[in-house]
Amino acid sequence: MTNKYTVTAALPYANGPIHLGHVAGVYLPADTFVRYLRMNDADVLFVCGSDEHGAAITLRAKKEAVTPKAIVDKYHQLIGNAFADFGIEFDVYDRTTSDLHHETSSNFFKELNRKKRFVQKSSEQYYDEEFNQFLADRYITGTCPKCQSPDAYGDQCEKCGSDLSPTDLIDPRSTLSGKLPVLRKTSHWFLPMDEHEEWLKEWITQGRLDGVQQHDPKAWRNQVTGQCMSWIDGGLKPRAMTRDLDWGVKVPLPDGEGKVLYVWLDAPIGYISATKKWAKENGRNWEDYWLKEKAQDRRLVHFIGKDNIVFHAIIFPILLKDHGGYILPDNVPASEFLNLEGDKFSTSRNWAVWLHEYLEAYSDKTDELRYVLTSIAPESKDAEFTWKDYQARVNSELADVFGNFVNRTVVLTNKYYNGIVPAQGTRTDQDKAIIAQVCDTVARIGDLITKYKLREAQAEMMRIARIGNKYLADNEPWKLVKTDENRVEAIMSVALEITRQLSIACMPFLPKTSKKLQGFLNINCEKWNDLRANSELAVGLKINKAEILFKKIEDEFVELEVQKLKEKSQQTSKFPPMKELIDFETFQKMDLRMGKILSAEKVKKADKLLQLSVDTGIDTRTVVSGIAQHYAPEDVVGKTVLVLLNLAPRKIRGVESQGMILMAENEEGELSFLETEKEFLQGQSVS
Ligand code: B3M
Ligand code: ZN
Repeated sequence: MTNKYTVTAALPYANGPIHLGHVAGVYLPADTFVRYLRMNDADVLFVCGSDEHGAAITLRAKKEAVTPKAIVDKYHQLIGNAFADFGIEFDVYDRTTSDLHHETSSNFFKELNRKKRFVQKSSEQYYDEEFNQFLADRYITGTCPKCQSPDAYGDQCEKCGSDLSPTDLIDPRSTLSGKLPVLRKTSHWFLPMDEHEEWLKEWITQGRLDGVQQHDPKAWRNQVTGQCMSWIDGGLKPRAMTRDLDWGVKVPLPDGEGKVLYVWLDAPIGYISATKKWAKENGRNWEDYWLKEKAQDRRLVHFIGKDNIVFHAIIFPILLKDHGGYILPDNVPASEFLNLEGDKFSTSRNWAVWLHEYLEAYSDKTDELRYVLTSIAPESKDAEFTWKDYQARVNSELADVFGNFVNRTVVLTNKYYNGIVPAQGTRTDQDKAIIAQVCDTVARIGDLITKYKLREAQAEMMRIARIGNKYLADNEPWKLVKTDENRVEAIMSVALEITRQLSIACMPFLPKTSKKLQGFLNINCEKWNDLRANSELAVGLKINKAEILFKKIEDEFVELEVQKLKEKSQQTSKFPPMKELIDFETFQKMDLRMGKILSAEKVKKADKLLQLSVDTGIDTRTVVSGIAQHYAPEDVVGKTVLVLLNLAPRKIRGVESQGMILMAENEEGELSFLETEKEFLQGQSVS
């Protein structure tokens, strides 16, 4: 069995913080898996980074009136810090706006194009005439033709996971203007996915490629294989691998002007460019982690959420195979979704527990969160996080079972032997059976982890603590200590061995607790092999005093967190968050004045726009304003209104607009001019 792994975790979009659903489904299982591999001296590279292209980012930038770069810089840092503070130990956390990534993905695209693996063709694409932009992916939304979800996107329906094209959507709407888009001709480079159905089917269902066994298909989660096969059986369609956008990796071809790589083409290549970055910084060869000729005995594993399955188990493997020379994924352990307090996690409604906020409030409770999230991990079906359940698991499992057992063992060893590990004494058959049962449990933990069954593996780890608790309760050394010292020595040496085993077996799941517990025992065992039964604590070793490992969670804690959640979600539905701070110099650059509307007319073929002629005091100029659905032209003539004079001119539906009329908008979307309570004439400045 190989001991070489390249493990990736889905690159989070750098357009917002990550929440516990992301952690439970992707990053925590990946980290637990890698920690176990490292304990077994595996040659493992753990790769992640920020996914910084794509519509989600440019839409947020538009909404906050900042640049996409400002958005990704902010969230790349926030997310990277949260992962580090939570103890997710990536070898590299990179970002797809890096030059190395742009170079890597451009070259990847050029090679595919050189090998004629794309079909370049013109097609009708949806276009938003108000924003002068083609609409793809998250720029367009509509009803999913497969499950009728009203919020499907142009490339995917997040509800049923279907991969879609914008023209599949029923009642498509632009997410920029909210309007029905028109169709316009454009050309793109298409990946003919339909040509790959045969080999994909064999690779996914048999684990074979060109007749050679690649991986164990039975090791894949049913929902992953199932979703892939439903796509393949439904007929894979050619998919555009470029977009008419200006934010992303530029198409590196002469006729690619104004086009970028589809974000789901460049993002997975981010795993490779991140590896290159790491290899450069560590004097290693990136090819050892990705190229067949050097990595054929290495396992590539992608930890993802279920909405990313098609991209990691179908599209990226096609790209890797088409490019040639790359290993293909050995497994794609995709998780289902985690819900929160009876509802879906929602960024827009702020119905989420953000990882960075949890860490700000409870930096000393990272293992508690690891334990609870692994206990409810949505490995094969959706799961639910509630603060009540968090309290119950911390109190009745971590504190009352794990904490109670190790505390009694360490306290009694200090009490009876002044902390000196006693001789083993004469162990009974029951003692030996208990130790054997713990060894079997440890073996099961390892087996379950390598099968990506981390939830069950953690439950087996807790079984060790339960065995220890029961052993002490059954043998009651505190009663025998006055009458049968030899027996108590044997009991305590068994209890110490169980505690030692637990301190190692819990390491992948509860890394901080493992360190603390090994501190109590005055040992430092970081290898899974240290679990061998014949490496018990040395007789005569002086152990340390115990501390409380897990403080109990009070009801007030739960009430506070549930209240916080409700308040935050109410806040968000009213007003958007404040934009980025600007300094006074930036504000002074704005030239705001009163202006008088001299005439007004509707802009042809645009039901939202009025073309205004405005006397600004220094000139008369044309301003196009999106108020046609709120005011008739004749109602605005003669009004003295607030104008932003020095806004760069721009063409809107063929009319050059020189400035902007400032309006207020209420929750119902009604508009109002900003007029002065005194008679102010045009030209008067505003500051
Ligand atoms: N940025 C995560 C998402 O769909 C997406 C993963 C990319 S992994 C290459 O939320
Ligand atoms: Zn759907």
